[in-house]
Order: sequence, then structure tokens, then C-alpha cells
Amino acid sequence: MLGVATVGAPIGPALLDRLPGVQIVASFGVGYDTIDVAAAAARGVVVTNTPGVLDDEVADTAMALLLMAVRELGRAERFLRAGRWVQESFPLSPSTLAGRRLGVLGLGRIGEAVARRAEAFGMTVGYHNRNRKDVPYRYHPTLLGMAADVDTLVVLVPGGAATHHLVDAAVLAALGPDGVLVNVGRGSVVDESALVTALREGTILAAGLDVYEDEPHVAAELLELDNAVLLPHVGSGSEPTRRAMGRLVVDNLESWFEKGRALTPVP
Ligand code: A2R
Repeated sequence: MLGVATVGAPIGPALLDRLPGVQIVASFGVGYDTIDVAAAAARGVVVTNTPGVLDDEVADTAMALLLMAVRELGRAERFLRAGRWVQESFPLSPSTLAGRRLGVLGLGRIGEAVARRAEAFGMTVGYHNRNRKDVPYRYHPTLLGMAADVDTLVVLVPGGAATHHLVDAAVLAALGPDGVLVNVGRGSVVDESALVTALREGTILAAGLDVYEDEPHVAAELLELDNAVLLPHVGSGSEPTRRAMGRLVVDNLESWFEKGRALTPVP
């Protein structure tokens, strides 16, 4: 076997050692936290992902989660479907979107697409990365400092050891009682049990999640919470976007085997 195309399956030294002829691992997705890139590099194996082609789709999903969480739209739909509208009006949402202060944790390709959308919705935008970027948004050198300055946090850093539980009880408390957390990055970035406590006790207002610590299993405590909007990791999940991602996987494989050059190798 010369090449491996993968959809999130863990790829580490043991598997690579069993496939000594492999030259390339082409992953279907932008996150590559399930692939041991250092182990691949040490064996001369190139790893590719699918950056760029899913930015708008995932950013749209983030905005959908944010709107649903702030305006309680999932709850409103459940209310209608349960036949309750004929007896009573749905309560007013305690908060609103316009004027919110957004902090993006991970202002990369997708994070910038979220920032552009948030500006159009009348929000101010700040961000926390390890490095400041040349962008017209306020840079926060620490996540905790940013959380204290904003009321809305969108998580778009990659998964892996460096970002594990970056969003913890202290960050959630800093967001405050009107705070909303949206995670479309990786479940491992958020301390889920701290989030359950924060949602239950009203430390923050609401959360919109597309990713979880133990996918596809979602903690029962989250399922019970009405102020959590929960999607089954569908951020990039439209047919056109998944086709574009699939095309990029194939283009990477073809370019590698025809020209010896991958189109989108991971760093
Ligand atoms: O830290 P920097 O300057 O390298 O900026 C990157 C930031 N980032 C971090 N920020 C704070 N603490 C960290 N430990 C940390 N690690 C990375 O996240 C960069 O601005 C951003 C990631 O942006 P991109 O590499 O352009 O990724 P993209 O395509 O926006 O996708 C983000 C993630 C994927 O890895 C999947 O997990 C998910 O969204 O679909």
C-alpha cells in the first residue's frame, strides 16, 4: 500500500510500522489531531488535510449555534412541535445577539470567517491565538483576559494536547452570566464537566456545541440541559462542502503520485 485516505481514524506509529510502503496519509477534514504527524514525518510519510474548502460551512454552523443558543430557538421549536403554542406563548429570550462582544479562540481560516459574519451581525470582535495577526480585531494575549472582556466565546483551535481543556471553569466564570460558549473546533478543548456545572448553575447563559469530548457519545448531563444546543458534529456536513473536501483528498493523492508534491500538507 502506498497511500492511506482516512476519515478521522487514529493513525500512529504502530499502524505506520505495519505499512512500511506508505508514502502519504490524506485525511478527509481540516483537523488532524488523530494523526501522529511527528511519527509520520519520522518515517518520511507526508500527511495532508482539507483546509480552506470548509471554512464558510463551519463558520455558518457556528453562527447558527450562536443564534440558536442566544434566542433559544431549539427550545422554541420543541415547544411548537409539542403542541404547546395553542395554549401559551413561548417566553421571551433573556438575551439578544446584536451588540455582543465576541472572542474567537483560534482566529485561523475558519475563525476569520466567523469574525466577518459576527461583524455583519453587529458584534465587536476580539481573538486569542498564540501569535498576534495583522487583522482589525483586538488581540488578547491570554484566553482568561479575553474571556473577562467578552460575553461570547467561539472555539476554533485544533484539538490535541496543547489545547486540552483550555476552556475550563475559570474561563467560563469570566464569561459571566450572559455568556455564551460555541464550540465548533474540538470537544477536547472544553472541560465538559465544568461546562455542565456552569450551564446548570447559570454561571453562563447558554452553549452551542457541535463537538464533544467522547463523540459520538454525548454526556447525559448535557442532554438534560435546556440551555445547551447540541448538534452531531455537522459543521462541514453539506453535500457540496463534503464533495469539495473529498476532491481535495483525491487531488492531494494524485498530485503526490504524479508530481511528488502534496497540495495541502499539514505543517
Ligand atoms: O496560535 P497560533 O498563532 O498558531 O494560531 C492558531 C490558533 N491556535 C491556538 N491558539 C491558542 N492556543 C493554542 N494552543 C493554539 N493552537 C492553535 O488556532 C490559528 O490561528 C488557529 C487555527 O487556525 P487554522 O490552522 O487556520 O485552522 P482552521 O482551518 O481555521 O481550523 C480550525 C479547527 C480545526 O483544527 C478543526 O479542529 C476544526 O477547526 O474544524
